[in-house]
Amino acid sequence: MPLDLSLYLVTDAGLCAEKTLERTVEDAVAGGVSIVQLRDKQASNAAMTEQAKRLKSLLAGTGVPLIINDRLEVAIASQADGLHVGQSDATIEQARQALGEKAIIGLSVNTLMQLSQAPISLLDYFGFGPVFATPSKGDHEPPIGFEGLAALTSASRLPGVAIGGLKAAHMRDAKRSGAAGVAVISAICGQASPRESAYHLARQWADA
Ligand code: TZP
Ligand code: MG
Repeated sequence: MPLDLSLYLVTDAGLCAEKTLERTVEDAVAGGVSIVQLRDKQASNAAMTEQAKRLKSLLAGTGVPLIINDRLEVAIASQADGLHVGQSDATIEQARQALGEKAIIGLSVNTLMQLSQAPISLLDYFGFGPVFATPSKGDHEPPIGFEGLAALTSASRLPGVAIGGLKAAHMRDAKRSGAAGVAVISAICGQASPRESAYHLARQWADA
């Protein structure tokens, strides 16, 4: 199946309010999320692996891939569909070797320099951002805006998903900046209805 990055949910259990992460993901997928990344900076590898396995069985049959943030060990142990790494994370060579050719591997990129240094033959997509400053990631890189996003997408030979402070009203600008999709945490996690929020975002993206 071709990689559909159009609406990329990055999870944050702390932002899911009263709902469980499973419930949020299930609702978000029903609303139109095309890919899910399990991101948890606090959990142990064992706890994150258990969470990943629960999400994987919940996503079975939906066609929505499960990507693990940062932790190659968790991606291997949970047999997830892929791994997303930041500039300072696990080496991509090691990840590709361990996960195999069919795995989906993504890399966060903030600058044209980082883009030029990326090992594109080992990667499937980039995460470009943050587009805007966001409280969802404490230590984020400087915001790039839609201009920075456009510069990255036009220099990139791989699809790039835009991330950072993005809401439904930004779908048009993100698409016009050449993004293959939009990744969000708070525009879905922690919303009263993750399903309706995802549906609205997916519609805005499709109509943009
Ligand atoms: N990487 C760059 S910004 C960000 C991550 C994980 C957080 C995005 O969260 P939100 O709530 O969609 O701004
Ligand atoms: Mg990281």
